[in-house]
Amino acid sequence: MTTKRGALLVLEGCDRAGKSTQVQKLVTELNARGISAEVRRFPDRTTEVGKIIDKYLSRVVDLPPETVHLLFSSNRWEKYTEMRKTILSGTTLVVDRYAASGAAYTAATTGKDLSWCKEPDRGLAKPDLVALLEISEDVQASRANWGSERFERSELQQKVSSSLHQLMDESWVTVDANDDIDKVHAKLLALALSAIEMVKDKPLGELYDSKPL
Ligand code: DGP
Repeated sequence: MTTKRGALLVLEGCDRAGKSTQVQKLVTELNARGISAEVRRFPDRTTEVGKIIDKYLSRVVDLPPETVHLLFSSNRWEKYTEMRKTILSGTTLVVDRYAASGAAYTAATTGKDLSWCKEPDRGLAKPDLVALLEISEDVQASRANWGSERFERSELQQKVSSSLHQLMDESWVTVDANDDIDKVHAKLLALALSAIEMVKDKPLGELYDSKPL
């Protein structure tokens, strides 16, 4: 019997939408159900590129926005081979931010068009499901440590949200993340279980076209 592949599941959304909590809860629940699943997150601040990104986000260094854009993308490429191998070997990855954040944050901070912003991520593994966690401005501002990092400003976050909406395709769903943690988790779990089942015999796609790898 051939190995069924895992799914590439991505949680996107503005800052403080609860993505990290939900990613962790989802993987714990999938594992409890006997499904092999692991967390990944971007930016991955542990890699060499990630360390520069971390300094940029915490305002230790300043860099031109184009450079920052390529650093974030290259951070995802650093993980490409390992992620693809893991998925094809049967493990589902639940990812806290991915290419859509890359395009949306740069579009929002620079005004560059989305096609320019998407280009460096072309060829990365395509998510089977992107769940867009949406929160109100009030809920966002009330969450712990709001405003401590570079992009945490309400007017910028609104632009990010609008760019994320423009990136939606048939693999995306929106989830109301103003609800309590357990309700959001239940919705995400249902979506994840159905995506895992649906894609297990399908090839892993490629961003930003649908050519199978
Ligand atoms: P997080 O660790 O998820 O809180 O993300 C840190 C910040 O970096 C957050 O404000 C969103 C932003 N961000 C995440 N991914 C990207 C990206 O690929 N490009 C840009 N420009 N910003 C990103």
